[in-house]
Amino acid sequence: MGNAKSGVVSREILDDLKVSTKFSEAEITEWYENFQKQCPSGRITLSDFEEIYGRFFPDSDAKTYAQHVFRSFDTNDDGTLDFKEYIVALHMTSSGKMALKLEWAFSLFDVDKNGYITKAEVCEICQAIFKLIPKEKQAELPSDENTPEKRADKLWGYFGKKDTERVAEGEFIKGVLENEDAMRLIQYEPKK
Ligand SMILES: [Ca+2]
Ligand SMILES: [Ca+2]
Repeated sequence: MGNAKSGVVSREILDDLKVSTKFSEAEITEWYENFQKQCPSGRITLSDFEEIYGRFFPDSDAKTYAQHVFRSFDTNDDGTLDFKEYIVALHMTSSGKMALKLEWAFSLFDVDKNGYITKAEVCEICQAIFKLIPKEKQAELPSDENTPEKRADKLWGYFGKKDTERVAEGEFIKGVLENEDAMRLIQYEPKK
């Protein structure tokens, strides 16, 4: 507010985003204006984010999942999302390109950001995804998917690794692309 720079995206960010996302300058500028309106501080906090997810999942507990998604978007680990992180997030999650979506999914599962996914990390994200599923829908799940632990075991099985081994990004993407059930288990999309 009152900041002369607040209405415009800086040239540096614009050029950077054009390269990293392939969005047009006009698109980025428009999103920037919206972003400024919704978020005058220029930063999205974790609690903003939890609130947004809460609205998308009114019948379940989206808080843990929102925290993981937030962490995957907060690439500089400063505890907020700035415009650049927000646009990159939008780009990865809304892209028609499956490879890009799966790159993002990998970063969601790589809780400690060390470039590998462990079974414990798969369990952690499966817990968060499970909480997104409303109670009455949980009751309808097949018997090998009706707990977070079973879902984690099933998903882990598609990567062909021992419980003590770890999965690299390429292995993760391959495992998910080759198995429809793995693709389904790494996310939860409420059916209308
Ligand atoms: Ca950040
Ligand atoms: Ca990791």
